[in-house]
Amino acid sequence: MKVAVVGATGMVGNVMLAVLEERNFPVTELIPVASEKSVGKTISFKDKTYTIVGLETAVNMKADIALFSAGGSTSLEWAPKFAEAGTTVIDNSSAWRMDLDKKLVVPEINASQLTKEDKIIANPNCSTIQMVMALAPLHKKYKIKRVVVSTYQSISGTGVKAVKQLENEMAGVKGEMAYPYPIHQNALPHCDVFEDNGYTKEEMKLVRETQKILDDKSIAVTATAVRIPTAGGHSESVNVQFENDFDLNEVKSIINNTEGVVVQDNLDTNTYPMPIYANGKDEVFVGRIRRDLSQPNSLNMWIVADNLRKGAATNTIQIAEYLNINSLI
Ligand code: 11C
Repeated sequence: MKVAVVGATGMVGNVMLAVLEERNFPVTELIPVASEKSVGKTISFKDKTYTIVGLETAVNMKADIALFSAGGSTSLEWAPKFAEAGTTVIDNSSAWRMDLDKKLVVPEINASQLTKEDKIIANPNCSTIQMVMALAPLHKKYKIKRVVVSTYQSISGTGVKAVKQLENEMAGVKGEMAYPYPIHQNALPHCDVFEDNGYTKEEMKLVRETQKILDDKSIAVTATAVRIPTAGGHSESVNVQFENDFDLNEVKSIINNTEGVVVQDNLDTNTYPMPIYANGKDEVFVGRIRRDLSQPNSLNMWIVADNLRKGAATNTIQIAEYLNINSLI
């Protein structure tokens, strides 16, 4: 399969290349695509060297599939051009996620909606993916009424400029700032831009994308998204209120039996998910699963995942695998 990776030199693009290789995705020809300043440079993939091309050239190369991670405006402009040329696009930006005609896919939950007609498929936001991975099976069993989530998000979600900012601050060197404030030894209640309603765009993604993926607009979600100086891996404190009551052991067993999710929850051994263990892994880790003692039918849990893997690259490639296995491209 001819595979284009748009944004091949970026943080997510790099992980996409690694995951394609690790999972042995059947790439017969790789088309690495990046901005003009990288065109002509080479990258190696599966012991072969490939030259980076620009977007126009890539469209004309008519890939079977294009994995996009180059920002919303690039996706808005270029994904339709790739689709027009017959290439199926899986887009990692926020550009198409809430478009009524586009599917927003976490393969373990809703890949079965995909058809040959889907030429632009949206990959959800990282903080949404890890949360819905744990929520989906519980929603099926107990029906979720309301979710209150607070995130603790890695600087890698912002990109290379933020990683550099933290490195500079730790080394005591002045440099370009990705954030309006220092991030070293700090926590910023500010991920992505502010919307008119007082929430950030990142917080509203958790609301809107969750309802779309779980196909239930009645689920009330409220979020606070916070940036913290962790290198890789987003964490989330999630409070869920269900319509129906639950048995805590059954909840743990449902989560643990969910494909792609691992329960790490043993208070005797101080076992709970942490970014330092989730970083570099494809699973979503859930722990501190406990009844909310303040109100009926409610649960607290702590969810951690590698935001560049299951939150971005791995989920994208799982969608590509689904399309391939089911002959949808
Ligand atoms: C962050 N979740 O950690 C973001 C990064 O909508 O795809 C990905 C932004 C997006 O800041």
